[in-house]
Amino acid sequence: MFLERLDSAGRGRFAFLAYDQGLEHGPADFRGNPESASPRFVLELARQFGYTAVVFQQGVAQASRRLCPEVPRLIKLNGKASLWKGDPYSPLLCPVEHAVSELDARAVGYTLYPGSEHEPLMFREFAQVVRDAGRFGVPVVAWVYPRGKAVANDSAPEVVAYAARIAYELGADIAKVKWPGDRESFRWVCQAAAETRVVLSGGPSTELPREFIDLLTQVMEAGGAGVAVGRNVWQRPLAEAQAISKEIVRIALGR
Ligand code: FBP
Repeated sequence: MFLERLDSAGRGRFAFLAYDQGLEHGPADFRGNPESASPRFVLELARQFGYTAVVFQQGVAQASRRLCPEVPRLIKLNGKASLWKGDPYSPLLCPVEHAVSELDARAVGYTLYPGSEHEPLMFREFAQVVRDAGRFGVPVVAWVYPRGKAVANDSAPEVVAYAARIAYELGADIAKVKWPGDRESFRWVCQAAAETRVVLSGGPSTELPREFIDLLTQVMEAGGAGVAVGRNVWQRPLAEAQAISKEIVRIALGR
């Protein structure tokens, strides 16, 4: 519901620039390209190339709203650091109401870790997020990453398809999932998600930008709705980040 807030033309295609890794992974992700530690780097790319929205935790969203208010924001409502190594739980940190009324969110996002021993808690929180988002009129993007002791292979096609289906069953508008290994498997993942649109989760930077672009091309051929990508963009120096952004937006949004 409410996808027109992200996609006024109703084409069902999205290119999100993910920038929550400072919390999820830590500042090591910025070391290769120190400029990327400031949100100015991604805000400028988003403004220049027309990404659908940039993904921020609430603190960075506040700063970004001051720095570049015109760039659309997708607020990540839950989050965690990477220091804890047990089965993951990512608590709700920012209510939908705050994301919409104080941070001017175009959409909200929440990471689910199906298979974690904390799955019931996250499912309950997410179900409430979906209901709140309905009241406030914003679309919901679910990061769905099966993970924990019970999950042997989080990129097996049946596991990724299950992830996409969970997003649909729980009411997400868009599911963000890992690459299941090949185009036909991604097609199955999209079918499993029924009306929930499926976008690719970027992953670690590929050595050559072309490798990532080829992957995104396969995603779109398989019925994917686009991408939510971070490191593959902003871990590259500015000129390369601009070049890959141009391609990503062209392929994902069909521009
Ligand atoms: P990348 O494109 O950099 O992989 O970002 C996508 C993303 O989902 C981020 O939003 C999030 O911070 C990170 O990946 C989580 O990655 P991990 O698989 O390590 O939990």
